[in-house]
Amino acid sequence: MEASSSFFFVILVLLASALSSANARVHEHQFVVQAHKVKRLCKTHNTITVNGQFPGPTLEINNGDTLVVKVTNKARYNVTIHWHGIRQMRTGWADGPEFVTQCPIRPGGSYTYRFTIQGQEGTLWWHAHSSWLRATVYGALIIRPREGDPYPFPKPKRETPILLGEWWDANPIDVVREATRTGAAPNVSDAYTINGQPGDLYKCSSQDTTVVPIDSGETNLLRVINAALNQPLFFTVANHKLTVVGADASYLKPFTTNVLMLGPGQTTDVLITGDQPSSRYYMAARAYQSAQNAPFDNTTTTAILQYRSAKTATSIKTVMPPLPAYNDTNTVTAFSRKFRSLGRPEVPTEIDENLFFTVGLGLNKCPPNFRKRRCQGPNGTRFTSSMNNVSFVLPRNVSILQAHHLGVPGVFTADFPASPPVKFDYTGNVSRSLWQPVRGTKVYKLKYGSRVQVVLQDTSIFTPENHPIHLHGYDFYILAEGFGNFNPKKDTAKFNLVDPPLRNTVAVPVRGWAVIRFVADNPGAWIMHCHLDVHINWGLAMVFLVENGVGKLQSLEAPPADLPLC
Ligand SMILES: *[C@@H]1O[C@H](CO)[C@@H](O)[C@H](O)[C@H]1NC(C)=O
Ligand SMILES: *[C@@H]1O[C@H](CO)[C@@H](O)[C@H](O)[C@H]1NC(C)=O
Ligand SMILES: *[C@@H]1O[C@H](CO)[C@@H](O)[C@H](O)[C@H]1NC(C)=O
Ligand SMILES: *[C@@H]1O[C@H](CO)[C@@H](O)[C@H](O)[C@H]1NC(C)=O
Ligand SMILES: *[C@@H]1O[C@H](CO)[C@@H](O)[C@H](O)[C@H]1NC(C)=O
Ligand SMILES: *[C@@H]1O[C@H](CO)[C@@H](O)[C@H](O)[C@H]1NC(C)=O
Ligand SMILES: *[C@@H]1O[C@H](CO)[C@@H](O)[C@H](O)[C@H]1NC(C)=O
Ligand SMILES: *[C@@H]1O[C@H](CO)[C@@H](O)[C@H](O)[C@H]1NC(C)=O
Ligand SMILES: [Cu+2]
Repeated sequence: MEASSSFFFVILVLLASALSSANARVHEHQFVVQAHKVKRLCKTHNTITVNGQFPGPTLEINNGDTLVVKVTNKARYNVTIHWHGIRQMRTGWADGPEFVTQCPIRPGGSYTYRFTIQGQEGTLWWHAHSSWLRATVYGALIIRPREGDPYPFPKPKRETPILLGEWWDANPIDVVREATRTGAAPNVSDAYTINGQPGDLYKCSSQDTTVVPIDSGETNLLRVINAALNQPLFFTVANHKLTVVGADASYLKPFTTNVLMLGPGQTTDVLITGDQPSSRYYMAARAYQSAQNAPFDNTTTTAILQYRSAKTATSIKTVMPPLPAYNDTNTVTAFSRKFRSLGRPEVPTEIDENLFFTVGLGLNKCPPNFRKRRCQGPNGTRFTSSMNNVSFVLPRNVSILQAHHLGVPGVFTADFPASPPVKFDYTGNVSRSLWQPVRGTKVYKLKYGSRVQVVLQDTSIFTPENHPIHLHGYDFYILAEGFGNFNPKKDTAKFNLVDPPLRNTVAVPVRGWAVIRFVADNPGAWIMHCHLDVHINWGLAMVFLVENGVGKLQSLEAPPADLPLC
């Protein structure tokens, strides 16, 4: 570009941002993390909540707005809050994962998260990113178009967040601590929930079942969020078609379906129309369980879609929908293949970084200094998991972002492998000699602006499983998914470079693979991890360290003065 035209371009950009910031607002919120009595499944629990609400408060903003949330920790645990799916352009200090972008907010402490929404519209959510607190510390984050801008679909009459959750009839922190101590898999949950309520099929729950109103002829936008800790879920509504219009705060070409599958971390926006006889219909969710021979919570949560004119008719029987079998991978595949971006996405056609990461489980031999009761995994082992054979360990005395920013040595190493150190038949019968990964705090460095492709390859070590892989600080295009081992010769031809979906979490098919692309235009330390919390605990994570580019607008901001230190 010539000097004069680039000058003109800069003026245009400044003008555009001045115009768009004219009606952008700053929303200030107070989040108090505290124990609160919550009664579920006949028992009262001292549950960690935000502002005494479960689920926590819904944040509603417009694209371009700024959020300022002061989090005060009045609980007895360390806590941090993550704004799931928010890009956090240059504001990595506000991302939230403990020991990655900040040290935890300790009991009695506080921290103010500040960030601006840039070009994202749809449904996201917020949740704790410390131990298993997100079991109860979560809420919806709704981003509407800029004021005056329309949705790319007819404006719905109503909008309803549908938060799918997972409930333990115990303190979830005790559950994860027990698993860490024993090396076995943690206890499975006792219920799933819709907007915090298990629903009619559980003991002591029918009084409080969530009711979603609808009028005959009207359209309701359901903003479905899978906030469950460890379980991908099917979701359906009796007798009603669902028209999918967005996922992870990106619009999609609309398509209709009877059933959704969401991995933990994923969101899906669907339109539903009151076109059935005035009555009551169940919405229901239950497990999609791809791991074989592993125990899981096989219960079903329900809410009621209630036509307003049917409200007083107590005699009506609520209609129950069919749900796919727990292992119905064909339904999952058919659903995910329908996803196409709306509009013209800017998919990188060339790549600078060609990465191949295996994702999967493992078993560690019992360390010699451990007693038997600490090795209660299969045949006296301890469960583990890894990416490219590295089981991720969080630092303890400083966050990765602080260590990077201040140049503190010895906190991490920048040698996360670009491809598996050993090539093997990833989805075949894997030799036992390959099952034990190495522990490490390893990051992969990316130059500012580099175009990155990652093949995420499931392994069948211990068991293959559908892993919801979530990247912080970015949305990525999902170019292709498939089963077996990724084959670059054959599978590259299947890449969708025209209208691939843009997401922040990809459900990597069980015994299969997914290919994602993004441009590294957001400097910082960004964790990529499985969103099944049980797998994060075992180490299924890594960190991309994205370097600053040139000048202020391509560089990480300075850390806030109140950033918690360790
Ligand atoms: C896990 O389940 C076992 C068996 O039901 C039970 O004895 C144990 O107390 C549970 N652990 C926690 C932390 O709830
Ligand atoms: C799950 O529960 C359903 C009934 O709700 C039952 O038909 C099915 O056999 C159960 N499956 C497993 C694997 O426990
Ligand atoms: C699903 O599980 C049932 C038993 O619970 C089994 O009969 C069936 O073959 C399984 N289907 C698949 C696709 O694995
Ligand atoms: C545990 O040991 C039994 C008996 O040797 C074997 O059949 C089984 O495959 C082992 N399981 C695992 C996960 O290693
Ligand atoms: C943090 O621990 C590492 C070793 O684990 C050490 O090298 C480093 O100096 C420590 N950093 C601080 C700030 O104490
Ligand atoms: C997997 O390989 C092991 C030897 O490495 C063998 O003992 C076992 O029978 C094989 N299992 C299957 C299902 O092929
Ligand atoms: C992972 O590394 C350990 C230690 O070097 C090795 O024993 C194991 O075979 C490796 N596994 C894979 C899948 O690379
Ligand atoms: C809480 O965070 C501090 C660092 O800020 C850390 O030293 C401590 O171990 C953490 N506590 C727990 C229970 O993780
Ligand atoms: Cu996983």
